[in-house]
Amino acid sequence: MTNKKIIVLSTMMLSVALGALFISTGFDNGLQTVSAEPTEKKPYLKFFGKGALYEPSVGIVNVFGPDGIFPFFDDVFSCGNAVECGVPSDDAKIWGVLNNMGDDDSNMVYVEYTSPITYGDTREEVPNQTAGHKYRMELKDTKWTHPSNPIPTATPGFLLEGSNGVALDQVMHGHSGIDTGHVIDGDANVPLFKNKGTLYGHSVIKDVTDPNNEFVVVDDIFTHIMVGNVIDEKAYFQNLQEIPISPEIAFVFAINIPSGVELPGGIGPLSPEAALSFTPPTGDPALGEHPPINYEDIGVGKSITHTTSWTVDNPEEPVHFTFLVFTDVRSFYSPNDNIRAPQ
Ligand SMILES: [Cu+2]
Repeated sequence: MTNKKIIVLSTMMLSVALGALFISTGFDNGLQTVSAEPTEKKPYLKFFGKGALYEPSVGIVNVFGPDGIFPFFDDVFSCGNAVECGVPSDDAKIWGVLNNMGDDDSNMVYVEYTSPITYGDTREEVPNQTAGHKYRMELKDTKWTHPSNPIPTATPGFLLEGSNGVALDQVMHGHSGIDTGHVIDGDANVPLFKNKGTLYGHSVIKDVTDPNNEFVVVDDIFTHIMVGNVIDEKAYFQNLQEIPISPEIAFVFAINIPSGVELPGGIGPLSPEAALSFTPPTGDPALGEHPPINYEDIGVGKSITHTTSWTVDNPEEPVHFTFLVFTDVRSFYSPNDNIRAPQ
């Protein structure tokens, strides 16, 4: 056993001991004291990851793929429709802290990666992604829409009012119909995922290849991040157990599909409706359905549709698609929001 493991284990034992302390001292209002962990005593979720796959598409949300909006997927990616099609970005890093009911300032996420591909907006002279260049993404806000969105879709039902775009302990995807869940022949295109934390908001992406000459390549870009595990979907719907069947993972999406602009593959200009038709794809059952539950049986008169189209159309900014999958991730709850980049 390594030293690190011993430290993790003893930290776990310490938190178990602290948990027991809260239970034993909380006799006058025990339930509240116990349920205060971790949301009140430890309101922050911190996460860190190193090494990612730079992905060509999101399942059938096919952006770089054969019928997608970029033409060059087969130059770099071996395929265009699955997580295995990604190209390793070994120096990629993610570090962040989320606060469920916090304002924009208490949520911070940083992502660094090296791009394996070159592309740019037809309106700009310099590509906003250049193969071999290093980029840093910084979260700016946790709002669902941006003032530049021609079609500001409704905030989805699974995001609590007042939480901005952040949710901790959130199950999504798979057959749940939350966020996106396109089911073909009984198989969901994205597996059921238990988020320790998820967020929607906007970021700025800078070219940081030369530390003395960092510059913004895309701003106010729609951002979606998920940190957690793929869980066993059958077990979840059989007995509501959340059984991880993957290591801890972080997914990072930064997407801008501007309407009214000719896109690099000669596609477009897209209407604002068409620009939103990839995320989730038009016809995705998630856009009209809800988790597979008989709501009447549990006394809920009217279920809500949980998912709305992601607001990925900012015509002011260049076309952009970054999807990174981090598979070496650690996360934990904390009483403070201090974070440092992983070394
Ligand atoms: Cu998601």
